[in-house]
Amino acid sequence: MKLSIVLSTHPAQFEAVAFKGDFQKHISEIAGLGYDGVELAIRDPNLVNSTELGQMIASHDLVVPGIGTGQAWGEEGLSFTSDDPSIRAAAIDRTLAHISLAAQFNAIIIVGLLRGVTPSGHSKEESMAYLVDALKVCCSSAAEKEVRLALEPLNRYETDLINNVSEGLSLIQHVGVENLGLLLDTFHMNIEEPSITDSIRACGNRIFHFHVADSNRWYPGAGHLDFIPILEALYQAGYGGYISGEFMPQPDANTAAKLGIAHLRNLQEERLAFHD
Ligand code: LER
Ligand code: MN
Repeated sequence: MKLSIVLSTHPAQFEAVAFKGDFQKHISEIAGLGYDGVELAIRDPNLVNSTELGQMIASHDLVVPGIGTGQAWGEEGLSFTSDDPSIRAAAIDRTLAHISLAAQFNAIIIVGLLRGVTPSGHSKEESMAYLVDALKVCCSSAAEKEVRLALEPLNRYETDLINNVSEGLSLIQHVGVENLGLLLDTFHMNIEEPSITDSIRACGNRIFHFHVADSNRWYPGAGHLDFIPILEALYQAGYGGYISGEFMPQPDANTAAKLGIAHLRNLQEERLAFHD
């Protein structure tokens, strides 16, 4: 079981990220806690020096399994489904820049909040058409660089577009490309899926990335989710990627990261089936 945790390269408003800013310090803390990887949340790849970033990460023997793009929505309002064509174009351009960075790290591109929400006065059908168009453009550029995109079903309080696995799988079928899959997040799944484990198994090899947080979006072990059947279902689905902690810095970032990894590693020891 390979574990990573989300680290935002810059301060950001999004709450469920334990580590933000102060990159060098956090990278060394994350490595010290025993994580194998660090998922980077980056608002704009032009804000980072990718060579320095790569060296810092490699010097701690960490890998970058995924790059999160949601801050472009959270901080700047960019989205694939805006009613303003220049904003839709900017969201696509931003994603193309992320794809170039992802190629350097062999990382997956995460499409979460960047898909946006249906603007008032517009229809969901219109938004879905924009979303499909944007994903086709981005996936085509990503395929040239052998990068994969993972669309994340998000709960209904965050968007009206793709709330669950079933909608995610239909969209993937509609876009019809091999390098588009899903990112499943236990926090969202706990709200939206009829059965978290059945939904994981239904995705099979379309699970490209996996986020863990407990029911309260604190670290695994701090809420009422039972991670044993969840990890078992991932194993049954043949998932060999990273399990990435995306949770609140509660009671503080270090404690959350430490208790989260301890909980998951304990479960792994209890059930040898989770071994790679
Ligand atoms: C991001 O991975 C996520 O889970 C969302 O709630 C916000 O993008
Ligand atoms: Mn997530």
